[in-house]
Amino acid sequence: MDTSIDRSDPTTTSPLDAAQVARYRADGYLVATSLLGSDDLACARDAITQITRAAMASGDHEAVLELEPESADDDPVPRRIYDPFLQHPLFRALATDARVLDRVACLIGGDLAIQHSKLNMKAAHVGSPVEWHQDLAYFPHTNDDLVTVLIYLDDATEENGCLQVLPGHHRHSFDHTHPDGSFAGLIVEDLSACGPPLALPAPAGSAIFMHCLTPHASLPNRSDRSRRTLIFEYRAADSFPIWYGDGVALSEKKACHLRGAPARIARFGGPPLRIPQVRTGMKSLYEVQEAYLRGSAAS
Ligand SMILES: O=C(O)CCC(=O)C(=O)O
Repeated sequence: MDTSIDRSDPTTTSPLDAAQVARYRADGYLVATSLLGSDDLACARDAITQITRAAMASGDHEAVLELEPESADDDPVPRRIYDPFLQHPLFRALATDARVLDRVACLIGGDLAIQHSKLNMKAAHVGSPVEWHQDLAYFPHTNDDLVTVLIYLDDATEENGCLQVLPGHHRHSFDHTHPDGSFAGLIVEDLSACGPPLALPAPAGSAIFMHCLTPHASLPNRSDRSRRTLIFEYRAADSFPIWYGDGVALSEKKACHLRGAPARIARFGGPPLRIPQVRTGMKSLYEVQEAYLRGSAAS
């Protein structure tokens, strides 16, 4: 897609001050509390209901969403909606909303694109964990000016599996390789020397702006409250995907230039990156990580 959508308001002042940008650069993340209001959240929850109902009724939900391995009272439970930016105008509006995009522009510059989007449902009682990983390990680019924006659609607490990060560890890439050489989808190195993980609880509507190399994870949700999180991955226009197989061409179909000038020259920067040897048939982070953990448990 090449539609240029710019919802910036040239009359507003910068939404992040120099101290906030410096903190992002030092820690690898920044939390903006209650960025979205209750109306936005109600519309987002409505859109989720529309998408999931239509998908489950279609008889072909796998094109739209992924289910939890566990059901709740014998009912299937969605764990991820794929590509919300492409699936619903409300998510397209949120991804291009100046409250989000102006902040992203402060972090990676004003020429930018969305690389992909997803919505993790983390349902009450059965919500899957996410193991420690760095996003850029999944989609290496010519430089590391990519920002993951995670917007909590429910109050996120330690009990319902809020995001956890390892602050300050976004300057090198960790190893995500299975002993057989394939992509494990999670960090296989010992992280104990990185210091304790930091949990990021925050009220619904809060957004976490996270560097693409910040190690992060979340616990399973065993509480009785869901923790839905809308995720947009943005990149500087001159950060180009590195080709490592046909999956890159597929994921580039989801990318869309949003603001400023498209780039014709790739900029190189950031730490050296391993090229993931992705096993065929793996559709999501959950499937890749679970396959690795099953293999590890068996060996
Ligand atoms: O939902 C979460 O806890 C983390 C999401 C994440 O890292 C991912 O889906 O790539």
